[in-house]
Amino acid sequence: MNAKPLSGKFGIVFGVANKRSIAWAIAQAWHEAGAKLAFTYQGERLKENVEELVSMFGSDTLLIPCDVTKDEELDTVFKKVGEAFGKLDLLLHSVAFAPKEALEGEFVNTTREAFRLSHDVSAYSLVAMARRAAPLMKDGGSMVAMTYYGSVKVVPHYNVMGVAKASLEASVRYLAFDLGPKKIRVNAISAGPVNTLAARGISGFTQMLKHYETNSPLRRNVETSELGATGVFLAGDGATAITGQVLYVDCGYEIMGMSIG
Ligand code: NAD
Ligand code: 0WE
Repeated sequence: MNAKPLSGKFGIVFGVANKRSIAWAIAQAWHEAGAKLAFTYQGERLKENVEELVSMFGSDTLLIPCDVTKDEELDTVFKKVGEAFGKLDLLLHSVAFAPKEALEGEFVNTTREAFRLSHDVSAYSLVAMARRAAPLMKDGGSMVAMTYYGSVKVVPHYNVMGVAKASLEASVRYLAFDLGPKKIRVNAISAGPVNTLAARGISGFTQMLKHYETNSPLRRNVETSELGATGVFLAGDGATAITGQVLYVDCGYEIMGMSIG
């Protein structure tokens, strides 16, 4: 019996910016479960940060720059991963962006360019990754994307990100259908709010954490280690019949129809 549920598996992680990133929590959990990982980072600005974090895993970890809006960069990433690993089992999509102005005013004022860019970075990129990853997933595989409840209900100021997350979640379902015959599963984790770089600077975020603490059935916020554990579950043999799903990891907040405080 091998104690590590992901030993012998190879994975690629998109979306580590710093130690608070959800991608970092899931990567750590995948690593502890025995997976060997490659990482991408958005650009030079984040290189040193990610290099330092990833060095914890030893010197043989792959680290490749990738702006997910660039087809050429995605091509290079999967070419290098194919050369280094020979195959792939796991993929984490933990990438999102909308211009700051689009998350401040009213959704009705979303510009064509803000709409286009949000959907390109936050939703289309999963399709672009999946198409390149699938040929490397020779023994099947598991793809996991991060999403948020603002895709199905209006969360004030989440705006165009909510629309992009709806597109991401629908993409998860269509990819699950296409890739199912290859034994590749595609799922999303819908996380409750987490104080990351992407959440910082969003006005009212502290109140949002407080709101979840007061109103979720478990009366607390989700911890990143819990997102890591869900990531291991979805990647592993406990989830081999689960595909196309959005799994809420939000201390139960999503089931509520009325707030209590
Ligand atoms: P984060 O800032 O740590 O991660 C976001 C990542 O997206 C960063 O690593 C950034 O470099 C990357 N990124 C943005 N544009 C990119 C581009 N063009 N090319 C490549 N990478 C790009 O924040 P996070 O909160 O860990 O976010 C990760 C995911 O989790 C996102 O999809 C986010 O929507 C989702 N999520 C976050 C929360 C939350 O409350 N923090 C809740 C639910 C879901
Ligand atoms: O997906 C997210 C945030 C993603 C995000 C964050 C930023 C901030 C900096 C995307 N683009 C940007 N662009 C920037 O310039 N979350 C789930 C966290 C989040 O963001 C919110 C939320 C929640 C929750 C924004 C408004 C309301 C709620």
